[in-house]
Amino acid sequence: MAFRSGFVCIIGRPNAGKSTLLNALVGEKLAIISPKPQTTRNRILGIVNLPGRKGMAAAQVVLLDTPGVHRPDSSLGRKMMSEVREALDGCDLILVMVDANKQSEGTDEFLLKLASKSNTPAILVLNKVDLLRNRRHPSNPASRLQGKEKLLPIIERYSSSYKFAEIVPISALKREGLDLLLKKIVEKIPSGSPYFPPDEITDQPARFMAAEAIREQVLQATSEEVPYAVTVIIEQYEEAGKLTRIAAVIYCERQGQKAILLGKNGQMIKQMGTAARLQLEQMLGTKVFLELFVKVRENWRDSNEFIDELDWRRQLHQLTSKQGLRS
Ligand SMILES: Nc1nc2c(ncn2[C@@H]2O[C@H](COP(=O)(O)OP(=O)(O)OP(=O)(O)O)[C@@H](O)[C@H]2O)c(=O)[nH]1
Ligand SMILES: [Mg+2]
Repeated sequence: MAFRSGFVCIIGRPNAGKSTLLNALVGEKLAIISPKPQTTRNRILGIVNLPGRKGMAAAQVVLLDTPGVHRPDSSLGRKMMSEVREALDGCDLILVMVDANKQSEGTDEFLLKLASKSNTPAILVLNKVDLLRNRRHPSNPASRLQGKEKLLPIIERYSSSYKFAEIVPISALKREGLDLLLKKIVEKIPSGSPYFPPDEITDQPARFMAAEAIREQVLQATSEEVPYAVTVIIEQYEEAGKLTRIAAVIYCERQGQKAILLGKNGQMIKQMGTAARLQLEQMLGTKVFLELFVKVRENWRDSNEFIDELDWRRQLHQLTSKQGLRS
């Protein structure tokens, strides 16, 4: 069978489990996850190389995780939606992911419109099927059967609303149904040579992943408005043998949020810093010296200029052109 390769874009509402699926398929944590909606803010590329097996061609699947589709009410929201559109542009296959436990007509309709506009085949991925089962005995056969029975009307509803190429129920969290999903993906992407070398799993620089790892700690440690009002910029990133020195600024929008992020006697920032450092050490395989600062930048979510600065693709371009000037 000829080698296959293609770009596969995952779209869905906030919190559907898109990033969990990306990480599960790539086998590495490329995207941060949180129970709060609107966690992902950029498109995130992850590469899966698959050896051929009986009935399935060898393939390279280039996945694009995207921010959750929502009605934007800020420049940040509009930027997130433009990331979704850019990811959809020119991809070979779309995975429309929905939480099987939560269907909302309005957003679903909008998602299906996005898929149909791009004129690309789409697989419906019904996620979180583990939650359809009896919570107390999720693994026993009766409970699995109950889960399947609940799925049937959901599948019927979606198949009558859109012409999906396939409908695949999964649990991204429990890694159920992923082999079948990959098989269906490989069947639907074109024949062609790989886009990336076999040892590459993403195009994200470690510097950006470090900023995200810090933001993930903020998402975990804070609530209400704070997680949404926070962004992280790496100011210093230096690799020196077995040590990486990182200095990062956590930006928020108001003094009150800054006070929360610092915590009483600086306890909160200290705790987030320790958790982020441990995570970064694991991710980078070096010791990490991490310095965190908190700054207020009022209403940054509505500043196009600042939002442009946050774009790592743009940051990378600026860093490389500066280095070019120096050499
Ligand atoms: N029970 C269950 N929970 C899941 C599953 N997949 C994801 N989750 C949880 O759902 C929440 C959201 O997961 P994410 O992967 O961050 O969702 P997302 O679609 O990327 O969200 P945004 O980036 O905000 O658009 C997290 O708490 C996950 O642990 C699943 O299959 N089953
Ligand atoms: Mg996400």
